Amino acid sequence: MQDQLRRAGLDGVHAKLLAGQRLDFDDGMRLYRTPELTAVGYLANLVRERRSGARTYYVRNLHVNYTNICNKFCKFCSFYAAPNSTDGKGYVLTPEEAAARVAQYAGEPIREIHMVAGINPKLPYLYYLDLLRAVKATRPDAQIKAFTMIELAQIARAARRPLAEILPELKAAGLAACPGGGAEVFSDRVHEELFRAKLDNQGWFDVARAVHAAGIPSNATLLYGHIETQDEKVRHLLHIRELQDETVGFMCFVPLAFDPSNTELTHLPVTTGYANLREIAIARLLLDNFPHVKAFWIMITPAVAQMALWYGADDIDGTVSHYEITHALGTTSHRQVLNTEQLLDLITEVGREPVERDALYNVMGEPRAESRESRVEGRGAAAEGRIGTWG
Ligand code: V47
Repeated sequence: MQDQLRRAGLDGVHAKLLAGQRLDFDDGMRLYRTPELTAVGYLANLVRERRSGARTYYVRNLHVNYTNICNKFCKFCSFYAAPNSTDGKGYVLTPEEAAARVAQYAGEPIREIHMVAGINPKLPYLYYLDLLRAVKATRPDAQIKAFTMIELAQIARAARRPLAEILPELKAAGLAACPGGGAEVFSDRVHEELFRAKLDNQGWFDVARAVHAAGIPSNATLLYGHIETQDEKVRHLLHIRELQDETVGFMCFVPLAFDPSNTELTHLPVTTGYANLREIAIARLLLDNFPHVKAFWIMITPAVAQMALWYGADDIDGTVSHYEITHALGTTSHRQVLNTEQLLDLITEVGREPVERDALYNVMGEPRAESRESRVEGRGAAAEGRIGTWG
């Protein structure tokens, strides 16, 4: 490995990691520039195992998107309907309808309800409180991870009150944590080109700071694979690391692979497995103060997410019932879903240990000691064709 690390120009990064030193901007650029991905992965895996050993966190979760109406018009988004459009595609779930969606999973041990949506200027503050209360009342045993920093800025605007004042109310209504979305890429250039109408980068940080100060943990994301540059990604990661030094409020970093289908950027190619593994590995290496890095299988495929467990990821998200933000295969009629057994097979096939968590990374029960082999006699879930789609 030493030879390969030297050839990849990463022997200095290796030495820093062994000495427990923090990586800097130039190290980040070296990690992006080398074609020797296995060397990058080797280093990321050192950090992953130092933090989490073989443990791989997963969650039984459910996504609810309460409205697709959005006034931000982000060029990378295929989910939104414009506020005044007459094509009939826009929707808003009433709190009761959202609760009814959740009630469909009554028999399942869902631990996390992930609830995000577009920025719909018509929704009043009370709507958000009612939404949280209705969903929480339906599943008091599950935690609600809801509202990106962008949505929270809108909720404060709807309330006409400072965020610091309304966060305790949202928390009391059932908000346990916030997802990491809306961060995109912290670059003024990319903001201007792709998501000009959205809260600016500094705004995202201000909201995240307020959320953490209110005792609500969150995730952070990076949307990659569109027009961003390598140095913009390194700066993005270093900015987030800086905020984490200050607040210690982030639980997990989630690199999100851009899916161009049905967006204004359909001319761009989909990200490759090679690129997806690199993003996960570099995030693990630069974000030395983040407890977890997630391989969000729904965007990078279960096959690549499985490999990512050796490239820095220690979290594979979850069963993700009903993901609508992007549409797998570019159509609303196909949505990927994994059941818990399939998720466990992915993890154990590569020698990792599945650990069920809730939205706050509390471990649920005992880690499963049972090996995958004892359950499926040595054949992978993908090879058996058991990872499918529903629609
Ligand atoms: O903010 C939008 C991204 C995000 C596309 O915190 C797209 O655990 C790819 O943040 N291709 C919302 N991505 C989803 C999100 C998320 C997902 C899973 C887990 C967690 C977590 C957070 O999705 C948006 C945006 O960055 N997005 N359009 C697209 N075409």
